[in-house]
Amino acid sequence: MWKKLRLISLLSIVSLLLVSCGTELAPYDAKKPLGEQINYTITGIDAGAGIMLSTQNAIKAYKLDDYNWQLQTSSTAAMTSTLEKAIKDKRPIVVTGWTPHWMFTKFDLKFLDDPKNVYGDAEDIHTIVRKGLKKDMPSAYAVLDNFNWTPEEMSKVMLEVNDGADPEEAAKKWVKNNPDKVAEWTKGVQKVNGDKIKLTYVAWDSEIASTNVVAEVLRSVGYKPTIQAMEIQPMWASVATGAADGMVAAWLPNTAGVYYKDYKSDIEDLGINLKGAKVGLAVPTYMKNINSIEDLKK
Ligand code: PBE
Repeated sequence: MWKKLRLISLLSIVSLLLVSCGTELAPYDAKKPLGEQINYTITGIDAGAGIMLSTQNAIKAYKLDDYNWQLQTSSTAAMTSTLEKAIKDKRPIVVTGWTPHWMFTKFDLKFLDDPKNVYGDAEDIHTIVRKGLKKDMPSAYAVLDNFNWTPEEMSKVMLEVNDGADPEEAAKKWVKNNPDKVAEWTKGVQKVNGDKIKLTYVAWDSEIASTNVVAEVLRSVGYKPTIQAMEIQPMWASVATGAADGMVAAWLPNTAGVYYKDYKSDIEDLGINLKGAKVGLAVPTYMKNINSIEDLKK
């Protein structure tokens, strides 16, 4: 009995050692082709995200599929945790990356050049509302129309949430600490008395931050906002059908371009609330030889 147990534990130690010596857990080796070091796998996020669609397009445009490159679907949380572990051991990894996001603050990452411009140039985030909102809720419409901030401001809220703060609390704190900005968004806006308003969003870190901040500002002018997280397609549909009043989560022109095209006649685009977002493939900076999407074929 004990002998058998000892044998089993010995075997599991040996197999653990074997796994950790295997190529998949080895540090990045600049002399070897990258693909074989990471099983030709790009670590992605949730299936519907625009960055996933763009990455499928990139795989085709750069003919990465000829090399059997594939995109792994997961979630932002799983992707960032895989990234964190890889970086700890200086292992190679390619992820779907974007800014503003704390991954670029917390880790030394670089975007891969995209000579075919599949991911488009800089992206902006737009505010989208349901038709008729201006007439039905002029104060909310005005706040949503005025809402705009910088990647730095958004990052501040995002980092707090990533450090463990409750998103609503982090938003409250930001609103309290930025009275001038909030005054700009609420200038001339007439207060209301507990009117209900519903915002939808996808639970990406950036949108958790922006949606909570906007909800807090709407609260400050007398609304009772609810915010509801959903998948990207239902989020667009909810505003287009009027089931929700609006959202501040439209990455355009490229990332959510397909959804915009589908729904544009049934929504109102209030324009940019954040300028200078960016989407692409990213790798840790210690992957010195990998600087362009083309390099994935080396
Ligand atoms: N993102 C973050 C989203 C938009 C916000 C880049 C992951 C996407 O649709 O890809």
